[in-house]
Amino acid sequence: MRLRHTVPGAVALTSLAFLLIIPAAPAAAASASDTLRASARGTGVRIGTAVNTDALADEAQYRDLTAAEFNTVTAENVMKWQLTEPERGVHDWAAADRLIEFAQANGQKVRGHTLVWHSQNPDWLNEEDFTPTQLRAILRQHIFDEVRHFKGKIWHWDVVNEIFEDDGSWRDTIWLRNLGPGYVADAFRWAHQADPKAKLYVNDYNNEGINPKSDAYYDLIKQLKSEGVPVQGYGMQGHLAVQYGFPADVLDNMRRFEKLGLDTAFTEVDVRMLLPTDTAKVQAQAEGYNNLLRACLLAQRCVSYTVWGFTDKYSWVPGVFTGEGYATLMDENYVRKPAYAAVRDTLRLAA
Ligand code: 9MR
Repeated sequence: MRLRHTVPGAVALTSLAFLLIIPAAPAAAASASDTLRASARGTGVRIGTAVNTDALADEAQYRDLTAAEFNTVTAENVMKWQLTEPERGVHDWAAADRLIEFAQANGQKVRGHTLVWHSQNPDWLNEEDFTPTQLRAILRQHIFDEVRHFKGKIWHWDVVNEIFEDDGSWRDTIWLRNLGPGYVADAFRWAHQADPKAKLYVNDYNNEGINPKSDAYYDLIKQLKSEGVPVQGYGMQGHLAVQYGFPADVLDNMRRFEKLGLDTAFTEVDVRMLLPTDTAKVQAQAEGYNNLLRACLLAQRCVSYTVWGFTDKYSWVPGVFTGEGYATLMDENYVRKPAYAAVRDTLRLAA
């Protein structure tokens, strides 16, 4: 059930009983129950993070926290086409395979990110002058190669990423220019053929509230659904910034997609700010994280809430937005921020 309150007495009794029965492990038990992952149990919402696979390989603390805090993971980069097929016809799945092994060992589901995008495509794709017919065959092959390679191991695929501009017009990409908007239906059909059990998502930023971009998704998905195209999920990245304020009508927006028969998910949440930080900004950040989480818990079909990295140590934000940062739930030393406590406490209330 969503946002159901727990009985405080029952919680206290359970933890007390645990200490009495297994006296040798109270410290581990206390810290394990204090995680986001433990707090999400019973909410119907999985809690996830994007994973930097270099940090996962190199750093024990990063690895331990990824396992302890989350029950779904997304490859931050290593499932993108540029990395999986650096030379035409030569695939490198190694880093992504290691992430999947890690996830399986830790009982985590994997969100696949992402099949069709305008960014992080292989150089060979951009450099050669392919005809539209060739490009369609290349895209089809890419989707079949990748989805088949991971078949049975992926919970959600972000099939198309960032296909609209903020004003609701189609983004001008290699796919739109050469194939027209029909590439979206093709991509979903091919992905579904390659792995019928994976749930197939659209994914974008600035599409959380009701606005021209989410309207464009609504119209497109309605049409795709009427044509029997297997689009099954609406992904909202959730890249927010305290200085811009937060979208107000997120839940209403999610409900209209759920009425079309889609699941919904927050896929890349972070809340950046102009540096230096201060108490007001840090508090506002906690509200930003919490607003999206509450919408997810109140919606009928919101299945996951994924943050785009959980420590500022590896956040993409400072490299892209000069003078901004502090966007994740933990600082560079893995110290939990008020946003972490807000997310955890909201999950606990909903469990
Ligand atoms: O976090 C990712 C960063 O490491 C990459 O350099 C970047 C390349 O474009 O992509 C970042 O992740 C993006 C995600 O794949 C799609 N939505 C926006 C994310 C932040 O840019």
